[in-house]
Amino acid sequence: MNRVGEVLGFLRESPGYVSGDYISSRLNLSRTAVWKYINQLKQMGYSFDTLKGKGYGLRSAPDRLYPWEIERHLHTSLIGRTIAYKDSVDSTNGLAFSMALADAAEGTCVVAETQKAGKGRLKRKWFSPYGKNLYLSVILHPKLHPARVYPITFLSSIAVHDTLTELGLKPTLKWPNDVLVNGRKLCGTLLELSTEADLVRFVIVGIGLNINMRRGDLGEEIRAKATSMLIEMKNPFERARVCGMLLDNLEAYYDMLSKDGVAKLCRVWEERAQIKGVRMEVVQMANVVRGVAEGVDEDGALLLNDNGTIRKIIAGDVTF
Ligand code: BT5
Repeated sequence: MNRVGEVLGFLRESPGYVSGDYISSRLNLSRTAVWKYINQLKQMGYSFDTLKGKGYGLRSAPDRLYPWEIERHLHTSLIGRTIAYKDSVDSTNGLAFSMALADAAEGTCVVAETQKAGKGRLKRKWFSPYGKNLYLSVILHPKLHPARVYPITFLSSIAVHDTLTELGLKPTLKWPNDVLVNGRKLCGTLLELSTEADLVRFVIVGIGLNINMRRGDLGEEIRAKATSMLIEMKNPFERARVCGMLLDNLEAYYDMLSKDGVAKLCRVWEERAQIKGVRMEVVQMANVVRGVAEGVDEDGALLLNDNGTIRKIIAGDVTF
Protein backbone atom coordinates (compact mmCIF):
# COMPACT_ATOMS: atom_id res chain seq x y z
CA MET A 1 0.00 0.00 0.00
CA ASN A 2 1.37 3.44 -0.78
CA ARG A 3 1.57 6.39 1.63
CA VAL A 4 -1.78 7.89 0.60
CA GLY A 5 -3.44 4.57 1.40
CA GLU A 6 -1.63 4.34 4.73
CA VAL A 7 -2.71 7.83 5.81
CA LEU A 8 -6.26 6.96 4.83
CA GLY A 9 -5.97 3.72 6.81
CA PHE A 10 -5.38 5.66 10.05
CA LEU A 11 -8.37 7.89 9.40
CA ARG A 12 -10.56 4.92 8.64
CA GLU A 13 -9.52 2.92 11.70
CA SER A 14 -10.49 5.64 14.15
CA PRO A 15 -14.17 6.47 14.59
CA GLY A 16 -13.48 10.07 15.74
CA TYR A 17 -10.70 12.48 14.86
CA VAL A 18 -7.02 11.72 14.32
CA SER A 19 -4.40 14.36 14.80
CA GLY A 20 -1.87 15.11 12.09
CA ASP A 21 0.85 14.72 14.76
CA TYR A 22 -0.28 11.18 15.54
CA ILE A 23 -0.26 10.16 11.85
CA SER A 24 3.11 11.81 11.26
CA SER A 25 4.72 9.99 14.21
CA ARG A 26 3.15 6.61 13.34
CA LEU A 27 4.22 6.82 9.70
CA ASN A 28 7.47 8.64 10.33
CA LEU A 29 6.43 11.53 8.11
CA SER A 30 6.64 15.28 8.57
CA ARG A 31 3.44 17.20 9.44
CA THR A 32 3.71 18.90 6.04
CA ALA A 33 3.85 15.53 4.29
CA VAL A 34 0.71 14.38 6.14
CA TRP A 35 -1.07 17.60 5.15
CA LYS A 36 0.04 17.02 1.55
CA TYR A 37 -1.40 13.48 1.55
CA ILE A 38 -4.68 14.70 3.07
CA ASN A 39 -4.94 17.27 0.28
CA GLN A 40 -4.18 14.58 -2.27
CA LEU A 41 -6.98 12.46 -0.81
CA LYS A 42 -9.37 15.44 -1.04
CA GLN A 43 -8.50 15.80 -4.71
CA MET A 44 -9.26 12.12 -5.14
CA GLY A 45 -12.78 12.65 -3.82
CA TYR A 46 -12.46 11.89 -0.07
CA SER A 47 -13.96 14.42 2.31
CA PHE A 48 -12.88 15.18 5.87
CA ASP A 49 -14.09 17.07 8.91
CA THR A 50 -11.37 19.13 10.53
CA LEU A 51 -11.54 20.20 14.15
CA LYS A 52 -9.01 22.55 15.66
CA GLY A 53 -6.87 20.77 18.23
CA LYS A 54 -8.38 17.36 17.32
CA GLY A 55 -7.32 16.76 13.73
CA TYR A 56 -9.09 15.05 10.84
CA GLY A 57 -12.10 12.77 10.62
CA LEU A 58 -13.03 10.88 7.45
CA ARG A 59 -16.52 11.94 6.36
CA SER A 60 -16.96 10.16 3.05
CA ALA A 61 -15.07 8.09 0.50
CA PRO A 62 -15.66 8.22 -3.26
CA ASP A 63 -16.79 5.21 -5.29
CA ARG A 64 -13.43 4.58 -6.94
CA LEU A 65 -11.34 1.50 -7.61
CA TYR A 66 -8.23 2.85 -5.89
CA PRO A 67 -5.83 0.03 -5.05
CA TRP A 68 -6.08 0.60 -1.28
CA GLU A 69 -9.89 0.39 -1.51
CA ILE A 70 -9.62 -3.00 -3.25
CA GLU A 71 -6.90 -4.19 -0.82
CA ARG A 72 -9.32 -3.74 2.11
CA HIS A 73 -11.29 -6.67 0.72
CA LEU A 74 -8.41 -8.81 -0.49
CA HIS A 75 -7.06 -12.02 1.11
CA THR A 76 -4.74 -13.24 -1.62
CA SER A 77 -1.01 -13.87 -1.60
CA LEU A 78 -0.37 -13.48 -5.35
CA ILE A 79 -3.22 -11.97 -7.37
CA GLY A 80 -3.77 -8.26 -6.74
CA ARG A 81 -0.76 -7.75 -4.49
CA THR A 82 0.20 -5.01 -6.99
CA ILE A 83 -2.61 -3.04 -8.59
CA ALA A 84 -2.10 -0.33 -11.22
CA TYR A 85 -5.01 2.12 -11.21
CA LYS A 86 -5.94 4.32 -14.18
CA ASP A 87 -8.73 6.83 -14.42
CA SER A 88 -8.83 6.27 -18.17
CA VAL A 89 -6.93 3.91 -20.44
CA ASP A 90 -7.35 2.57 -23.97
CA SER A 91 -7.63 -0.99 -22.71
CA THR A 92 -6.59 -2.49 -19.37
CA ASN A 93 -5.46 -5.56 -21.33
CA GLY A 94 -3.22 -3.41 -23.53
CA LEU A 95 -1.59 -1.77 -20.51
CA ALA A 96 -1.21 -5.08 -18.65
CA PHE A 97 0.38 -6.58 -21.77
CA SER A 98 3.05 -3.87 -21.94
CA MET A 99 3.65 -4.15 -18.19
CA ALA A 100 4.10 -7.92 -18.54
CA LEU A 101 6.56 -7.37 -21.41
CA ALA A 102 8.47 -5.09 -19.02
CA ASP A 103 8.57 -7.98 -16.49
CA ALA A 104 5.76 -6.96 -14.13
CA ALA A 105 5.32 -9.64 -11.49
CA GLU A 106 2.78 -12.43 -11.80
CA GLY A 107 -0.51 -11.46 -10.15
CA THR A 108 -0.15 -7.77 -11.06
CA CYS A 109 -3.53 -6.24 -11.93
CA VAL A 110 -4.64 -3.22 -13.91
CA VAL A 111 -8.00 -1.57 -13.16
CA ALA A 112 -9.53 1.49 -14.79
CA GLU A 113 -12.62 3.65 -14.37
CA THR A 114 -13.14 3.71 -18.13
CA GLN A 115 -11.61 2.32 -21.33
CA LYS A 116 -11.48 4.34 -24.52
CA ALA A 117 -10.93 1.26 -26.64
CA GLY A 118 -12.06 -1.69 -24.50
CA LYS A 119 -11.63 -4.92 -26.46
CA GLY A 120 -13.84 -7.97 -26.88
CA ARG A 121 -12.87 -11.05 -28.88
CA LEU A 122 -12.38 -10.86 -32.65
CA LYS A 123 -11.77 -7.10 -32.59
CA ARG A 124 -15.18 -6.43 -31.07
CA LYS A 125 -15.63 -3.49 -28.71
CA TRP A 126 -16.26 -3.64 -24.97
CA PHE A 127 -18.58 -0.87 -23.84
CA SER A 128 -16.85 0.78 -20.86
CA PRO A 129 -18.72 3.76 -19.34
CA TYR A 130 -16.91 5.77 -16.64
CA GLY A 131 -17.01 4.84 -12.96
CA LYS A 132 -19.78 2.25 -13.19
CA ASN A 133 -18.27 -1.15 -13.87
CA LEU A 134 -15.12 -3.18 -13.45
CA TYR A 135 -12.48 -3.30 -16.17
CA LEU A 136 -9.74 -5.56 -14.85
CA SER A 137 -6.70 -7.30 -16.30
CA VAL A 138 -4.55 -9.81 -14.44
CA ILE A 139 -1.08 -10.99 -15.42
CA LEU A 140 -0.58 -14.75 -14.94
CA HIS A 141 2.33 -17.09 -15.67
CA PRO A 142 0.64 -20.49 -15.86
CA LYS A 143 2.96 -23.44 -16.36
CA LEU A 144 1.09 -24.70 -19.38
CA HIS A 145 1.78 -25.46 -23.00
CA PRO A 146 0.38 -22.61 -25.17
CA ALA A 147 -2.16 -25.02 -26.63
CA ARG A 148 -3.55 -25.76 -23.13
CA VAL A 149 -4.03 -22.15 -21.99
CA TYR A 150 -7.52 -21.49 -23.30
CA PRO A 151 -9.38 -22.98 -20.28
CA ILE A 152 -8.04 -20.07 -18.22
CA THR A 153 -11.08 -18.28 -19.66
CA PHE A 154 -13.12 -20.77 -17.64
CA LEU A 155 -11.12 -19.92 -14.54
CA SER A 156 -12.27 -16.33 -14.91
CA SER A 157 -15.92 -17.24 -15.60
CA ILE A 158 -16.05 -19.61 -12.61
CA ALA A 159 -14.54 -16.96 -10.31
CA VAL A 160 -17.07 -14.37 -11.54
CA HIS A 161 -19.88 -16.92 -11.23
CA ASP A 162 -19.01 -17.66 -7.59
CA THR A 163 -18.60 -13.98 -6.73
CA LEU A 164 -22.02 -13.16 -8.16
CA THR A 165 -23.58 -16.12 -6.34
CA GLU A 166 -22.04 -14.96 -3.04
CA LEU A 167 -23.67 -11.58 -3.67
CA GLY A 168 -27.11 -13.08 -4.21
CA LEU A 169 -27.34 -13.20 -8.03
CA LYS A 170 -28.15 -16.28 -10.10
CA PRO A 171 -25.59 -16.38 -12.91
CA THR A 172 -25.34 -18.84 -15.77
CA LEU A 173 -22.33 -19.57 -17.99
CA LYS A 174 -22.23 -19.64 -21.76
CA TRP A 175 -19.33 -21.08 -23.76
CA PRO A 176 -16.73 -19.82 -24.18
CA ASN A 177 -16.49 -16.70 -22.04
CA ASP A 178 -19.85 -15.24 -21.05
CA VAL A 179 -21.47 -14.88 -17.67
CA LEU A 180 -25.18 -14.15 -17.98
CA VAL A 181 -28.00 -13.26 -15.64
CA ASN A 182 -31.57 -13.77 -16.81
CA GLY A 183 -30.18 -14.53 -20.27
CA ARG A 184 -28.34 -11.22 -20.57
CA LYS A 185 -24.59 -10.71 -20.60
CA LEU A 186 -23.08 -9.34 -17.40
CA CYS A 187 -19.45 -10.27 -17.92
CA GLY A 188 -16.98 -11.29 -20.60
CA THR A 189 -13.35 -12.41 -20.52
CA LEU A 190 -10.65 -11.76 -23.08
CA LEU A 191 -7.45 -13.81 -22.91
CA GLU A 192 -4.30 -12.55 -24.58
CA LEU A 193 -1.03 -14.39 -24.40
CA SER A 194 2.63 -14.13 -25.19
CA THR A 195 4.45 -17.34 -25.99
CA GLU A 196 8.05 -18.40 -26.42
CA ALA A 197 8.74 -21.65 -28.26
CA ASP A 198 6.65 -24.22 -26.34
CA LEU A 199 6.18 -22.05 -23.28
CA VAL A 200 3.66 -19.49 -22.17
CA ARG A 201 5.54 -16.36 -21.22
CA PHE A 202 2.44 -14.75 -19.74
CA VAL A 203 -1.33 -14.60 -20.07
CA ILE A 204 -3.44 -11.48 -19.65
CA VAL A 205 -6.87 -12.31 -18.25
CA GLY A 206 -9.11 -9.36 -19.10
CA ILE A 207 -12.46 -9.23 -17.29
CA GLY A 208 -15.26 -6.77 -17.97
CA LEU A 209 -17.97 -7.01 -15.28
CA ASN A 210 -21.04 -4.76 -15.37
CA ILE A 211 -21.70 -3.61 -11.83
CA ASN A 212 -23.54 -0.29 -11.44
CA MET A 213 -24.48 0.48 -15.03
CA ARG A 214 -28.15 1.45 -15.46
CA ARG A 215 -30.31 0.47 -18.39
CA GLY A 216 -30.12 4.07 -19.66
CA ASP A 217 -26.30 3.86 -19.71
CA LEU A 218 -26.35 0.98 -22.18
CA GLY A 219 -25.45 1.76 -25.74
CA GLU A 220 -28.14 1.07 -28.35
CA GLU A 221 -26.27 -1.89 -29.79
CA ILE A 222 -26.15 -3.88 -26.53
CA ARG A 223 -29.33 -2.61 -24.82
CA ALA A 224 -31.31 -5.79 -25.46
CA LYS A 225 -28.57 -8.27 -24.60
CA ALA A 226 -26.59 -6.76 -21.70
CA THR A 227 -27.32 -6.30 -18.02
CA SER A 228 -25.58 -5.28 -14.79
CA MET A 229 -25.64 -6.25 -11.13
CA LEU A 230 -27.56 -3.06 -10.34
CA ILE A 231 -30.16 -3.71 -13.02
CA GLU A 232 -30.70 -7.25 -11.74
CA MET A 233 -30.63 -6.59 -7.99
CA LYS A 234 -32.05 -3.03 -8.01
CA ASN A 235 -29.30 -1.78 -5.73
CA PRO A 236 -25.76 -0.54 -6.31
CA PHE A 237 -22.69 -2.51 -5.23
CA GLU A 238 -19.37 -1.30 -3.81
CA ARG A 239 -17.13 -1.93 -6.82
CA ALA A 240 -13.89 -2.21 -4.81
CA ARG A 241 -15.48 -4.94 -2.66
CA VAL A 242 -16.75 -6.85 -5.70
CA CYS A 243 -13.26 -6.61 -7.22
CA GLY A 244 -11.60 -7.85 -4.00
CA MET A 245 -13.99 -10.82 -3.79
CA LEU A 246 -13.39 -11.62 -7.44
CA LEU A 247 -9.59 -11.56 -7.04
CA ASP A 248 -9.90 -13.88 -4.01
CA ASN A 249 -11.93 -16.33 -6.10
CA LEU A 250 -9.54 -16.03 -9.05
CA GLU A 251 -6.64 -16.96 -6.83
CA ALA A 252 -8.50 -19.92 -5.32
CA TYR A 253 -9.22 -21.34 -8.79
CA TYR A 254 -5.71 -20.51 -10.03
CA ASP A 255 -4.38 -22.57 -7.10
CA MET A 256 -6.76 -25.35 -8.07
CA LEU A 257 -5.44 -25.21 -11.65
CA SER A 258 -1.82 -25.44 -10.45
CA LYS A 259 -2.65 -28.35 -8.14
CA ASP A 260 -5.18 -30.37 -10.12
CA GLY A 261 -4.58 -29.30 -13.74
CA VAL A 262 -6.68 -28.09 -16.63
CA ALA A 263 -9.01 -31.11 -16.66
CA LYS A 264 -10.36 -30.27 -13.22
CA LEU A 265 -10.99 -26.66 -14.24
CA CYS A 266 -12.97 -27.84 -17.26
CA ARG A 267 -15.04 -30.19 -15.07
CA VAL A 268 -15.88 -27.36 -12.64
CA TRP A 269 -16.87 -25.10 -15.55
CA GLU A 270 -19.12 -27.84 -17.01
CA GLU A 271 -20.73 -28.33 -13.64
CA ARG A 272 -21.44 -24.61 -13.19
CA ALA A 273 -22.58 -24.24 -16.82
CA GLN A 274 -24.81 -27.37 -16.70
CA ILE A 275 -24.08 -27.68 -20.36
CA LYS A 276 -24.36 -31.44 -20.94
CA GLY A 277 -27.37 -32.46 -22.98
CA VAL A 278 -28.31 -28.91 -23.96
CA ARG A 279 -29.23 -28.40 -27.62
CA MET A 280 -27.36 -25.42 -29.06
CA GLU A 281 -26.27 -23.60 -32.15
CA VAL A 282 -22.82 -22.16 -32.77
CA VAL A 283 -22.27 -19.38 -35.28
CA GLN A 284 -18.76 -19.36 -36.77
CA MET A 285 -18.33 -16.60 -39.34
CA ALA A 286 -20.69 -17.71 -42.13
CA ASN A 287 -21.05 -21.24 -40.76
CA VAL A 288 -23.67 -22.53 -38.28
CA VAL A 289 -23.16 -25.79 -36.36
CA ARG A 290 -26.04 -27.37 -34.42
CA GLY A 291 -25.97 -30.19 -31.91
CA VAL A 292 -26.31 -31.37 -28.34
CA ALA A 293 -23.51 -30.36 -25.97
CA GLU A 294 -21.43 -33.17 -24.55
CA GLY A 295 -19.22 -30.85 -22.53
CA VAL A 296 -15.84 -29.20 -23.03
CA ASP A 297 -12.51 -30.93 -23.58
CA GLU A 298 -9.15 -30.09 -22.05
CA ASP A 299 -8.32 -27.60 -24.80
CA GLY A 300 -11.42 -25.66 -23.74
CA ALA A 301 -13.21 -26.68 -26.96
CA LEU A 302 -16.96 -27.25 -26.99
CA LEU A 303 -17.99 -30.81 -27.94
CA LEU A 304 -21.24 -30.93 -29.91
CA ASN A 305 -23.01 -34.14 -30.83
CA ASP A 306 -24.41 -33.58 -34.32
CA ASN A 307 -26.53 -36.71 -34.94
CA GLY A 308 -23.85 -39.05 -33.63
CA THR A 309 -20.83 -37.14 -34.95
CA ILE A 310 -18.87 -35.32 -32.26
CA ARG A 311 -17.78 -31.92 -33.48
CA LYS A 312 -15.03 -30.08 -31.67
CA ILE A 313 -15.77 -26.35 -31.70
CA ILE A 314 -12.84 -24.08 -30.95
CA ALA A 315 -14.39 -20.71 -31.78
CA GLY A 316 -17.81 -19.20 -32.27
CA ASP A 317 -20.84 -17.67 -30.59
CA VAL A 318 -23.38 -19.92 -28.95
CA THR A 319 -27.16 -19.53 -28.87
CA PHE A 320 -29.61 -21.88 -27.19
C1 BT5 B 1 -15.90 -10.47 -24.52
O1 BT5 B 1 -15.82 -10.47 -25.88
O2 BT5 B 1 -16.90 -10.74 -23.89
C2 BT5 B 1 -14.63 -10.07 -23.82
C3 BT5 B 1 -14.78 -8.79 -23.06
C4 BT5 B 1 -13.57 -8.45 -22.26
C5 BT5 B 1 -13.60 -7.06 -21.74
C6 BT5 B 1 -12.49 -6.79 -20.76
S1 BT5 B 1 -12.67 -5.26 -19.95
C7 BT5 B 1 -11.10 -5.41 -19.28
C8 BT5 B 1 -10.21 -6.00 -20.37
N1 BT5 B 1 -9.64 -4.96 -21.21
C9 BT5 B 1 -10.12 -5.03 -22.47
O3 BT5 B 1 -9.81 -4.24 -23.39
N2 BT5 B 1 -10.97 -6.07 -22.58
C10 BT5 B 1 -11.08 -6.80 -21.33
P1 BT5 B 1 -16.96 -11.03 -26.84
O4 BT5 B 1 -17.39 -12.39 -26.40
O5 BT5 B 1 -16.41 -10.88 -28.20
O6 BT5 B 1 -18.17 -10.06 -26.62
C11 BT5 B 1 -18.17 -8.76 -27.15
C12 BT5 B 1 -19.61 -8.38 -27.43
O7 BT5 B 1 -20.32 -8.19 -26.17
C13 BT5 B 1 -19.77 -7.05 -28.16
O8 BT5 B 1 -19.72 -7.23 -29.55
C14 BT5 B 1 -21.15 -6.57 -27.69
O9 BT5 B 1 -22.19 -7.21 -28.43
C15 BT5 B 1 -21.23 -7.11 -26.27
N3 BT5 B 1 -20.81 -6.09 -25.28
C16 BT5 B 1 -19.95 -5.05 -25.43
N4 BT5 B 1 -19.80 -4.38 -24.29
C17 BT5 B 1 -20.59 -5.00 -23.39
C18 BT5 B 1 -20.85 -4.78 -22.01
N5 BT5 B 1 -20.29 -3.80 -21.30
N6 BT5 B 1 -21.74 -5.63 -21.40
C19 BT5 B 1 -22.31 -6.64 -22.07
N7 BT5 B 1 -22.10 -6.90 -23.36
C20 BT5 B 1 -21.23 -6.09 -24.01
